[in-house]
Amino acid sequence: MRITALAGGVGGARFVRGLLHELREVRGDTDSEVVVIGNTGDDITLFGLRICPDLDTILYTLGGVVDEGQGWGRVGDSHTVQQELADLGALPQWFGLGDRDFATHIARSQWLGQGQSLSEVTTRLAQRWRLPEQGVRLLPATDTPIETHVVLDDGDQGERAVHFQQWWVQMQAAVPARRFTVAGLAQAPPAPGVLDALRTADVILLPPSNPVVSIGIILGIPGLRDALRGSRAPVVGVSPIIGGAPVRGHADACLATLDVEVSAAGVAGLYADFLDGWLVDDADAGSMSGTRPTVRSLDLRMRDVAGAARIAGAALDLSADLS
Ligand code: GDP
Ligand code: FO1
Ligand code: CA
Repeated sequence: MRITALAGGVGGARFVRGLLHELREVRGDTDSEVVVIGNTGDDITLFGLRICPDLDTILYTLGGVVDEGQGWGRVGDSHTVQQELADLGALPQWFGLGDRDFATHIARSQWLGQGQSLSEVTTRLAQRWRLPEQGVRLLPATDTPIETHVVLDDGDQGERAVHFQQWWVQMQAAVPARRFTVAGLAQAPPAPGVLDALRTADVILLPPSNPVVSIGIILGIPGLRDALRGSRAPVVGVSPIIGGAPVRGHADACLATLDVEVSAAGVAGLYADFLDGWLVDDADAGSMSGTRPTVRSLDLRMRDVAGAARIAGAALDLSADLS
């Protein structure tokens, strides 16, 4: 079976790790291939280094080296470089970067600087974390640099835009966003293999990733949304919203900016033109109306790998029923 998933950072990574556990350990399926199309809108250049938080979160999670507590970065990392940068007065300091994580950004920046594409660089990093051995290909949604910016109300000054990471990490998304704009998006073709992975998939999965700044950005890549609409495979998603609130992060602030209700139904509405199946939490059972998508409810909290595997299994079961 060919499985293609669109993914942001922590929610996407934990879901894909569960999916692999479900396939390989629970079902004994060693053949199925998983292609993950990762969000690059969060990417940022700091200290001259290109940082791809969502791709790295997937790499570290599948590599078994992620800091589980925070969900991103390397477990047990030290912060010598960051401290030295602080002592130098080099800014910004609001983005926490560990030493081992720094090495990833240095290698990526070096390889990009030598003319390799982000896809090629990501493949090299994926080899380091043994993704091919797990039957996973991680593709950036696009090789063209894109960056999500957040437009804020600036009082008498009108409005100003900040990088998504500044809004999310430094401002904790507490400042209302007027809108999101993605620099470079209209001229960012899908990376090699992305449209193919959607066209040839037997199943397309939407993990419980942020519907606006993770999945929403990927869907904005020219041709992506049409590929989902036209796909022969069932598209099955998992709600990142449980009982009217995100499980973690600030998806509620993102949805508010789009005037979309913070609910499983609100998120499904954003995918209405291509979504065939939708998994909601038991708390939200009965909250969806209409005949499409087909809805099933279960405990959607990914407390551990086995829990995420159970959810991924339910998504596969639903897609099989829809095929
Ligand atoms: P980010 O890039 O690190 O923000 O990660 P993603 O975009 O992949 O996912 C973020 C979303 O995952 C948030 O909106 C959370 O509500 C959702 N999420 C995180 N953990 C869980 C979980 O255990 N269950 C469900 N259903 N959603 C989750
Ligand atoms: N998230 C934070 O909330 N604070 C940080 O200091 C931070 C640093 C960081 C460094 C590398 C990396 O790959 C991710 C990092 N994240 C951090 C997570 C991440 O940038 C955001 O949570 C997501 O991109 C939001 O979707
Ligand atoms: Ca992210």
